[in-house]
Amino acid sequence: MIRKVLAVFLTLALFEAAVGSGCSGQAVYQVSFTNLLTPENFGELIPSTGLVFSPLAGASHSNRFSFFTIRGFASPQVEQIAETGQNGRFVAQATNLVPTGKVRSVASADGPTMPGTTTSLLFTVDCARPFITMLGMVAPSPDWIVQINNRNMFRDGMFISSENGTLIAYDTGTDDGREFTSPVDASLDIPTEPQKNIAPLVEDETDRFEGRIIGTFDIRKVE
Ligand SMILES: *[C@@H]1O[C@H](CO)[C@@H](O)[C@H](O)[C@H]1NC(C)=O
Ligand SMILES: [Ca+2]
Repeated sequence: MIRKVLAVFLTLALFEAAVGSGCSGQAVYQVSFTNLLTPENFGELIPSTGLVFSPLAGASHSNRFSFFTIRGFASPQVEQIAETGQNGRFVAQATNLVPTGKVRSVASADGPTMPGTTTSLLFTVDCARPFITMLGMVAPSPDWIVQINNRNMFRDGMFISSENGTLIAYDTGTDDGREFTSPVDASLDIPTEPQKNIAPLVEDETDRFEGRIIGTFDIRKVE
């Protein structure tokens, strides 16, 4: 009974949010990240095999939930991605938020985005949940990620048709390492104590990418 009342209440709340913004319907977006971390692009700056993006994961969500923000602390879910490349905790968190109405859809890639290649995920958005967040680890690395976060697909009264841009590396603020070593051995971890904010890696004077673009993103409305 309580569940039912809650469901009706949630539905009404979503309806009101939709009506209030002059928004209706839904849209499906294909979100692609291209990995530019090839030896051709980065030469001696990176290992000779290039670097990968760990299996990308993301979700569409409401403005009442943020998986992370730049200058905020990483959650355990984001920390897991940033340090291990595994997105299980993030996907579980996002999936668990679907029944609350805060998350509309969740997607994750089957494998890593190899140097010079592109991975695309699909997200359904609607008026109450028009935001998209997607991220992956730069691997191997201590705790560096590529990401788009809290990106609104509903602007100026409509679902946008497409958008693109560049990706730089962000330091997730949970590990002090500075090398491209794989943390298979936990003794190599250098936990950042106290935890720092998520910030552009270029703000660290030891930025291995020298502030350069390490990827691009492309968002396209496909339905
Ligand atoms: C964005 O799209 C335009 C038009 O297709 C293209 O010329 C530009 O290179 C793209 N930018 C990025 C960062 O991919
Ligand atoms: Ca760090």
